[in-house]
Amino acid sequence: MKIIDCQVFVSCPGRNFVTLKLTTDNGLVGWGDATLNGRELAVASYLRDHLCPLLIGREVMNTEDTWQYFYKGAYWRRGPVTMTAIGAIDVALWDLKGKALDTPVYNLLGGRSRDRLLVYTHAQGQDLDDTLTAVATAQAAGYRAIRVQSGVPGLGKIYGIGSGDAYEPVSKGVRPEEETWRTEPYLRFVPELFAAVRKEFGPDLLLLHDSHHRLTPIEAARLAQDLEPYHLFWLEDTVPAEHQASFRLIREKTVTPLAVGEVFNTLHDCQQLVSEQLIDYLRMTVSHGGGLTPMMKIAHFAEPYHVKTGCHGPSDISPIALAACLHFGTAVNNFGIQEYMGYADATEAAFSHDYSFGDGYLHVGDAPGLGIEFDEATANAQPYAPAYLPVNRLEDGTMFDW
Ligand code: KDG
Ligand code: MG
Repeated sequence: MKIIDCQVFVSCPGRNFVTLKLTTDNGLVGWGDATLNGRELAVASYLRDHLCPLLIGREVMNTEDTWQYFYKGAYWRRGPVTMTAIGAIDVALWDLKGKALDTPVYNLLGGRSRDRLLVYTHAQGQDLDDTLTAVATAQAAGYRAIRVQSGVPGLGKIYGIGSGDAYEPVSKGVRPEEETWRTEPYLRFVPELFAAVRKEFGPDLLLLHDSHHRLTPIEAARLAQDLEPYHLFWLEDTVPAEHQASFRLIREKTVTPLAVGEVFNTLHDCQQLVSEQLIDYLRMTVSHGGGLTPMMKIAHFAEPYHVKTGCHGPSDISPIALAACLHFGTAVNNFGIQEYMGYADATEAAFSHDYSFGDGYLHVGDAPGLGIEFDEATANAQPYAPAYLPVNRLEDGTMFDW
């Protein structure tokens, strides 16, 4: 079974997505997600101009060899653009393998390790009261694990606080919006926020928080200590993720569980974090981590170090990528939790899927392959429009982490 056609769609059903379609000589179609928020066209070009021509004529079943061919064969390894492009191909090939063998992808990855996947969703508000209402709404919708983000008194618009249901922010247009940040009010407010959430919702609700790479190691240690009484499920992305040794300092100072890795693309980004047991959850996601082929290896590597998966699953990766995460999470033993924000109606209309949400869990379906189809006509009627994540500066104008 060989690839005879490779097409890349850049469209905006609800938000910008890059979707890969592979067609085989026996008429099967496989789907991959190549979306990299704010850098969509770079991945589309990498696929169209460099990888698709080399894919024509390749054997679908040889996922390991094809992955190595694109990873090693480029000479220029790693990086989000490269790894997202390779990831889209790898996921589409696994989708095809499942369809050809008439079985869900998780069966090809080791079979079911669980019946359903625990998910966390987002609750956010402009202030504390608003945020408590958002947590109550998420709990009423059935979620058992909730990421809580709130506006901070004294600060303007900050990460995690948006409008609309399927929030993950973009500034429409050719330039990103700019936000302004001060760390001290944030560090003072977040423990107050979680004290209020625990008081209102009791001990059972699983609570998460994302600092979005804005702290120094010593600030992260302070926040993690101050949050200890509220028993978070995890504290995410405290410090910029590049310097793995930073986590030693944080880890020594706290028992708050730590998660990081949504910006990672390979095992090399997290090898030290995992092997020194500096984190509890690895946030690398299937589409940005080069696909199912490397992610299975990474999960198996992390398992003996007690590091669990916690795949990034915002609304800016498409339902194809989410489906890939669900098949991965169904198969590996050390699954931890899956992020799930839901999608805008326009996104749901373009991607049909057989996974479903119920009772705090996502349930993966039994359709062959990933169980997902992309409606090209619906999606392509909504053309790509440039959109960017915001950027962030300190009050004196210094460029800072967003
Ligand atoms: O595109 C970037 C977003 O996906 C990111 O800001 C979301 O931090 C995020 C999360 O945890 O979902
Ligand atoms: Mg995050």
